[in-house]
Amino acid sequence: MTNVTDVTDLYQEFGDERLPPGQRETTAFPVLSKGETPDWDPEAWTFTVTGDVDEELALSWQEFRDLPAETQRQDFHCVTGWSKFDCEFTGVPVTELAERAGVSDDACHVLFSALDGYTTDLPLEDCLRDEVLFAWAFDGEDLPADHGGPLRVVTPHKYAYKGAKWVDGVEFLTEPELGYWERRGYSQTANPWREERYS
Ligand SMILES: Nc1nc2c(c(=O)[nH]1)N[C@H]1C(S)=C(S)[C@@H](COP(=O)(O)O)O[C@H]1N2
Ligand SMILES: [Mo]
Repeated sequence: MTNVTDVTDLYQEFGDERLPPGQRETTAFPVLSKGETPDWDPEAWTFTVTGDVDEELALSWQEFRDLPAETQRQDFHCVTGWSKFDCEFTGVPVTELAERAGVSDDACHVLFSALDGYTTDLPLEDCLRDEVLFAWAFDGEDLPADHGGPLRVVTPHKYAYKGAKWVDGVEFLTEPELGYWERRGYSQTANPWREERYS
């Protein structure tokens, strides 16, 4: 059994309640996607780190899988009102890629891109946290395609729309850029304990 780091207590940073206000706990894992689950080709798949970095990166699926990985037990909060506790995600912390590329001092936001055209933006400091993972496994199995396989971002300190499924790139930015849901009125900061659902 791999080592599991439990980060389900991160809510203590924002208050006393593990379940954020206005959320209800579910044991199911609903699928929420703006459209169809995209196909991917392991031979052609390339993950890019671009923008305000010392060195842009392009990694093949194999190169990505060879990066140092970890497993974390995290909670998952969807802005539509459900929360799922104790999800075990395995993958590479965003900080690992940020270190390899070398983030410039003037970078302040991050934009994730995905195979279905989805994007989402996070302030840099909300992104460079140990709990933000590029995850390829859920509860010890390959991440199901509907849940973002081969690779997704998880953001247990934010509503889950900040975690791009089918992620294939991260761009470091010198100013914020609105992502798919942020352009449609959802919050830029998306803190579940402050109920930052809409902007
Ligand atoms: N690429 C992509 N990522 C996405 C979405 C999407 O439509 N496309 N939906 C977001 C939303 S609104 C939520 S709540 C979570 C849902 O993840 P799940 O389907 O695994 O529950 O993924 C987020 N990431
Ligand atoms: Mo969502």
